[in-house]
Amino acid sequence: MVHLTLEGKSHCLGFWQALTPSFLMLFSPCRLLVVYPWTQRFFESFGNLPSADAIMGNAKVKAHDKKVLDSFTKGLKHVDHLKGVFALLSELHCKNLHVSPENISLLGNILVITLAQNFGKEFTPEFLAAYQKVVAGVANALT
Ligand code: HEG
Repeated sequence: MVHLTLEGKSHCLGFWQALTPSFLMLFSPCRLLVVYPWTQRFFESFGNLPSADAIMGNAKVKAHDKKVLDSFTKGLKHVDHLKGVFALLSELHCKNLHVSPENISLLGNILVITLAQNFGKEFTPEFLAAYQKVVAGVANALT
């Protein structure tokens, strides 16, 4: 269960929504496949992914990234109801795809770290703590 103050919640959502979609894509989840190559095995149907450039430029990876980012937006909007919001996705990731909770947490951390590196000033310790809670809540709801 994610416990955040009303202020913390709207701060997270506001910051996230202020990022343009193209900007968000720059910090996209596909970095997971670059940084932790073993996660590539889940995406065999996406074709050959021999290098970081190939991964970042792959159209199927990009389409998947967009879905993941949209899910995050949904999660940030419904922080208190993550289990319900992610019930179907949870089924897909656990039962069908067998994606482990560890991999989901890795993805959440990658997003937070890449954002934090690029928005030093906005990323106060309080904000990071609130954001990390949201990510943990999404990971928890997905597993
Ligand atoms: Mg997952 C599909 C969201 C982590 C592997 N993921 C999807 C879809 C969404 C989504 C919205 C599309 C579902 C659909 O089309 O019905 N994924 C999502 C989130 C997070 C996450 C929000 C983490 C917070 N996914 C994740 C991780 C892996 C993974 C860590 C593997 C390491 N996802 C995965 C695969 C698919 C999806 C293999 C199916 C892709 C396809 O065949 O199109």
